[in-house]
This record gives sequence, C-alpha cells and structure tokens, in this order.
Amino acid sequence: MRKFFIAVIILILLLLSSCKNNSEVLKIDDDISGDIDDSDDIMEELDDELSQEDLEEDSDEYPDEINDGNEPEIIQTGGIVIFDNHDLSFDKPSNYHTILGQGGFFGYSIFRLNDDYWAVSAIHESIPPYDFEKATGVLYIFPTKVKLFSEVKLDMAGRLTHPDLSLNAGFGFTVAGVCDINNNGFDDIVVSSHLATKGDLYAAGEIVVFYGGETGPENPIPWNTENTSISRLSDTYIQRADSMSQSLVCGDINGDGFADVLAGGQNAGPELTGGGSQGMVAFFKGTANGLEENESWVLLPEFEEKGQYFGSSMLLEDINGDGVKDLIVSGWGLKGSEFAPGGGGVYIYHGGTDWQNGPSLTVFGLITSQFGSVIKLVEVEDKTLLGVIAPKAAQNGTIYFYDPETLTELFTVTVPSSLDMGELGSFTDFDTINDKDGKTILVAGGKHFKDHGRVLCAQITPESAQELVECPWQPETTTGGFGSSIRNIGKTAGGLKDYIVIGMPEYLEIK
Ligand SMILES: [Ca+2]
Ligand SMILES: [Ca+2]
Ligand SMILES: [Ca+2]
Repeated sequence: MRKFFIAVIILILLLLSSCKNNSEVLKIDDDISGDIDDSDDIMEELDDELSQEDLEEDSDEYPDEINDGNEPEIIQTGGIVIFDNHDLSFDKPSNYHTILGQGGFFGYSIFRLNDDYWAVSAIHESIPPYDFEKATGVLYIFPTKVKLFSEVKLDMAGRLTHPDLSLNAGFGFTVAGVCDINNNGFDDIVVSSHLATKGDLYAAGEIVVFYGGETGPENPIPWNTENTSISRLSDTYIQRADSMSQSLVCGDINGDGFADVLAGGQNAGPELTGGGSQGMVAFFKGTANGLEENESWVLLPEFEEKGQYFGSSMLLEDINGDGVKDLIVSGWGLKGSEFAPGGGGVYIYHGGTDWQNGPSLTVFGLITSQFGSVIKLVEVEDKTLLGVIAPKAAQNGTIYFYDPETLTELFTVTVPSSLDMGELGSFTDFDTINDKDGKTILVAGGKHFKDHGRVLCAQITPESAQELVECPWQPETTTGGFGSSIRNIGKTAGGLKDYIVIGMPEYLEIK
C-alpha cells in the first residue's frame, strides 16, 4: 500500500510539473470539475479523483510494518452491481449481483458493445493486479451469451489492455463502437487513452482501435492486442494536456463505407493568445488499412476563449429520423455569446450539413453550472430524449431533458429538499430502464450522494418526471462511489429481462 502512495505522489508531481498550467491539470478529466488555481486545492482534487483519502486513512490505521496478520486487509477492488428490470420495484429491495474487480477503479465506465458483448473498464488497473507502478488500465469484455447476467463472474471476461502497455494512460475512460472501420465485416471497437503521453507531451491522448476477427478456442473474444492501431493529433495540433479521446464516437460520417472516428479533447485546439485552448473535436478517417494515424479536419467552438472544454462529451445518433447520423458535442464551459461567461452548452450538428460551418442547434446552461458535464440519449417509453447534467445547477445538480430533434426543453430533474444527499454530492450519471410493466424509470446517481454514493429513481414519461426518491431496490447502504457510472446494458443473448449496471469504482473490500 505504501508503494501505491509513492506511485500516486510521483504521478501527482508529474502532473503538476508537466501541465500547461495549474488550472488545466484539473481539466484533464471531466470528473474533476471547477476552475481551481490554488495548488493545495489541486492536490486535494487529484487525491479525490484517485480516491486515496480512504486508503490513506486505512494505511495509517494498519501500517504495513507492524501488521501481524490479524488486522483486516483493505483492498480497493472497485465493483459493479447488476439489477434486472423484473425486480425494480418502488416498494421493495431487489435481488442484485455484485462483481468486484481487481483495483484500478473497476466499474469506472460500462458499455454495451454489440449483441454478443458488453464491457467494463478499470482505467487504472495494473498488471499484475495491485502493482500500482504498472497501471495500464484494463477493459473487461463480458459475453452476453449467458442465461442471466446475474450469473456473470469476473473470470468470464476477456481482458484488453493498451497494446504498448502504456502506464497511466487513462485506458478505457470511454469506448466507442462497435463500428467497422476497415469494412471487413468484423466489428471494431475504439478505446480512449486520453492521458497517454507522446514524447514529452503529457496527456496529449491517443485513440486505440481494436480490429475484430474470428473467435475460436485461441481467441475467445474477437479483439486482441495484436490487431490494433493508434491514432493521435498531428503535429499541427498536438499539445500537452489535450486529453484527446476523452470522448469518442464512431460511424461512417463521410459515407465511403468505412466507419470513421470523432475524438474530443477538452483542452485541445490551437493555443490562444494568453495561453490555453477552447477544446476541439477531430475527425479520423476509416480506410481499408484501418483508422488513419492523424486527423483530417477539426471542429472548434464558435468563440475563441479558453476554458470552454468543447468536446468533453459526444454522441453520434440519428436524432431527427432522416436516416443520417447527427453529432452532439458538449463542453461544460461553452459560451453562448461572446461576452457572457461560459455556463456550458451543447451543440448539435445535423448529418448532411457541413459541420465545419458550425452547429445547427445549440443550448446553453446557467453561468458556472457546468452544463453538459454528462450527456446521454435515453429511451423513455417509445421516445428518445437527450439528458444533460449540470452538476452546479441547484444544490445537488440538475438533469435537463430535451427533445433532441429540436432541443426543446421538456422537464428538469433535481434532488427534492426532502432528500438529504449531502452538501457535496451532485449527479454523476443516469440512465433509464423499463420495469416489467413497461413504465420507464430514471436512475440517477451521485458518487458523493450521502458521501459514498447513492442512486435516485423516478418514474418518467416523455413529458414529465415524478419526484426523485432513493431507489428502494438498491442495497441498504452503498459505498465506493456507487452511482458514478450507470448503464442499461439491455438483454442477455436471447433473454427477456433488461439489466442495469451501476459502477462503484472506489469500492473497498475488507478481508
Ligand atoms: Ca472491421
Ligand atoms: Ca468513412
Ligand atoms: Ca439525422
């Protein structure tokens, strides 16, 4: 455990010494919010992000040197909890299934990839586990061909790592796909390494593509570290702390049959007068030989000012039903007008328009509300809504819901004053799931709600939401940042139940 602290301290020093400036250290990760220039605060924030506080206390309590073997051992495993929709009731606890990881924030993000696979990332997991000087990150690929997701175990998963085993690269922060980038009939996946270093450019970021192939006894999952490519920004743009690939989407954007990738980096973009950048989205072209190494073109926000974090999140879906995919880009400091301070915003670029001419639709949040920190398209009854988190709007944040076709606001969701979620907690993620009667339930998490994480529930329709309550089906007490990630992963192959998976990446196991 001591080694872990030394490694973390070295990492923090590295971060502080190599970033463009102090405030930008914090913008590497969209979880680390707030414009803080004081270095004590930075240490605090980084500590928080790396979730060391609990461990630090524990290691003081049980110093390695005098542990006689009788003291409990505390290990940060991380974990996920899986619930099925037949069990989600507003008046009783549910059966649930917990999978613990092997450290490195297992459960940081959760994805449904295709009919056959779903995935969970542990962005700081090491090989071997718990050797924190070798933190490469691991993406666990789980099969959907099981009877019930409640039978899934960690050792059923295939494990993908960064092909170069790069350390502290943020591998698996997000995943896009599946897509067919080389158009060979096999599904490819795109994995972020937004903190990857290029030369002396710390956290410039890389895009790692895993090209799919045949499965068989030797290859239980279609992806492996042999068949990969790495793309990054060209010398024209690449800079320290770009954080490029913190958001990723893929699809055939130019219509040539090869799926392309758009990658966002909230600190990327040409350096502005006075320093800093506004954030940038870059287009990487798919070809028969795989994803091109560098970008072909880029998108920038409408106003030239730093601290807009354009590209912090992205979605690519057909939101107006014309058969062509549309791009949704958020920046949690985006400005709606030249002289207004940034409150965060969302740009929509409709498919078929020249995206470099600017967005078709925009919406902006209240000043300093960090609107757009998380964006997600969710199914509500038979409609798709766009949900946007503004963590600093209201005491515990606000989730705004829009008709994505027009960006008309439909309703908002906040924590009612009757629920005490604590002063610090704000919404960190959300998703929806239909219960067995077909009613849509919004599940909204706060990794600091009640200090260590809690999820709130409300029945919602395309027009309105009931008041949030603590989801009665979750465990009575929750820890480990429970609710920091939430994903409806759908059904098992051939199954009837839907499942929702909730991450608790900071979970501590006491042995
Ligand atoms: Ca392919
Ligand atoms: Ca293409
Ligand atoms: Ca469209």
